[in-house]
Amino acid sequence: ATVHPSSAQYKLTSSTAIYTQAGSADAAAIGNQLAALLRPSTGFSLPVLSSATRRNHAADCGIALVLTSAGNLGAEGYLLDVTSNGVVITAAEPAGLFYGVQTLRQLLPAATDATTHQPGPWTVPGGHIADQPRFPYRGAMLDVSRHFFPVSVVERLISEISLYKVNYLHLHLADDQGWRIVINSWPNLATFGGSTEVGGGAGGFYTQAQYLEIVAYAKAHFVTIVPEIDGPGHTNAALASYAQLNCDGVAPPLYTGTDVGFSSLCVNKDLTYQFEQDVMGELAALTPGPFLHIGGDEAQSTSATDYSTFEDKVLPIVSTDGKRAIGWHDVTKVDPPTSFVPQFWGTTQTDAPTAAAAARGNKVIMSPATHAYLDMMYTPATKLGQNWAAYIEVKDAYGWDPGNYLQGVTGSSVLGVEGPIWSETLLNMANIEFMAFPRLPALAELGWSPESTHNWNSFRQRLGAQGPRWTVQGVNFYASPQVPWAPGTVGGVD
Ligand code: TNX
Repeated sequence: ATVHPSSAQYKLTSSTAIYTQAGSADAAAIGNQLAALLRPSTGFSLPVLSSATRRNHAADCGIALVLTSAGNLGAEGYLLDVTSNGVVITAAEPAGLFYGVQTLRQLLPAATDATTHQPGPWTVPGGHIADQPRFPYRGAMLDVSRHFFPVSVVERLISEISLYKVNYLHLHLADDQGWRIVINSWPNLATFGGSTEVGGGAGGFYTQAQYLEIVAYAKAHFVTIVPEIDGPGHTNAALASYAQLNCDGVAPPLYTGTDVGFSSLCVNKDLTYQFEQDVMGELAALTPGPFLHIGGDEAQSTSATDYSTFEDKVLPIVSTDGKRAIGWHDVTKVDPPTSFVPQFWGTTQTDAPTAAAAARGNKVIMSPATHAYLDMMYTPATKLGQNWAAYIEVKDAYGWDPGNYLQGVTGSSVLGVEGPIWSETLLNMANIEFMAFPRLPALAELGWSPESTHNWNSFRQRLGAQGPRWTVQGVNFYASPQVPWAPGTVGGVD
């Protein structure tokens, strides 16, 4: 939000220590994370000590992570001060310390992210930063249904996005092509419904223990998991797993293509709502975050009346489970309660039902497919992704204002932004990274920094400085010709 550089610089040395707020286990955990990251590359021991032992007048005061209720830093804000004898990060909450540490990482040389010993020097430019986010929701979405990705891929994505202060990961856990989470009361969903994917591969699913592992890994990176079970459309995997969920009692075959809009749950069967209660209930119990995502998009095989009937029954199930529902903006057609969060994915800048919901008080997540869809191709010459909404180069991903984009949905109605990574064409981590980088950092800046700071020319410089970091981290990214990549950048491949 604000940065005042100075001519000073701080240099990490073999005697540098990390001091964390006395008595705070959260601050200590964040300090330990930073130390673990810096030790292999710097070769320094970087002990993590209580702030009570820090001496401010020493030549090397180290790196301090301080929690204080003074100041208006907000739940995620922080101050970062770098002088020639130390670094101080101050925040009201652990989240702010974590984000201050992410900024510090960006100020350190890219080589700090290497996993082997590097020569240094390890300098941090001096100055003062006061920072807090514009929007509370800064998200990415991974579609694990069209292609299944193991826990290791999800965790690597979480660690990559948290460097840019992205704080939600929405997992698209069920679609026509696959059901990816064990539901104990409906076991065939995972074992049969999860047994394939687009192209006919083996698919897969997360056990509940694996899902909890993802949730815990995310929490350590200040990322909240938002699980989605889509309905009434995008449900072929469920319908194939249980014949009795179908209106005609006949299970369709598993599906490995990429069409949308052909499946629907049977809206007038009581069993459909038993199913929704069981699934949402188990997911709610596994999910500490406040949100459950109910899908609701592209229900082209459900009549308008049936669609309303369905959503009017599913929305209260989510509230009964103690969660707040997010759904694709299609759900605004049924006039959902104001607690409901529509996620706008349209290709135009007007949508009357979403604007009406915002006027009633619903908060909106902005994911316009023409700017925020990370599965769209960059240009006609890049290979991965689709192009039904747009080609989205880096400048297009950055060049819109979430608070002044959709007619009738201004800043105060916006909960935040999310970049969906649909996976029809994406097979592995390298493919996911190529689509997310560098567009997700562009979206992250729109979600975090005040509108007044947005500037393409300065952004592309700052983005270019991330190139060597991704190269060191082994992140496969699109080296867009729009960006002046810093020396040491080696672009990726699609
Ligand atoms: C539309 S946008 C979908 C997804 C596809 C995506 C591919 C939306 C809410 N649904 O089912 O995966 O396009 O770009």
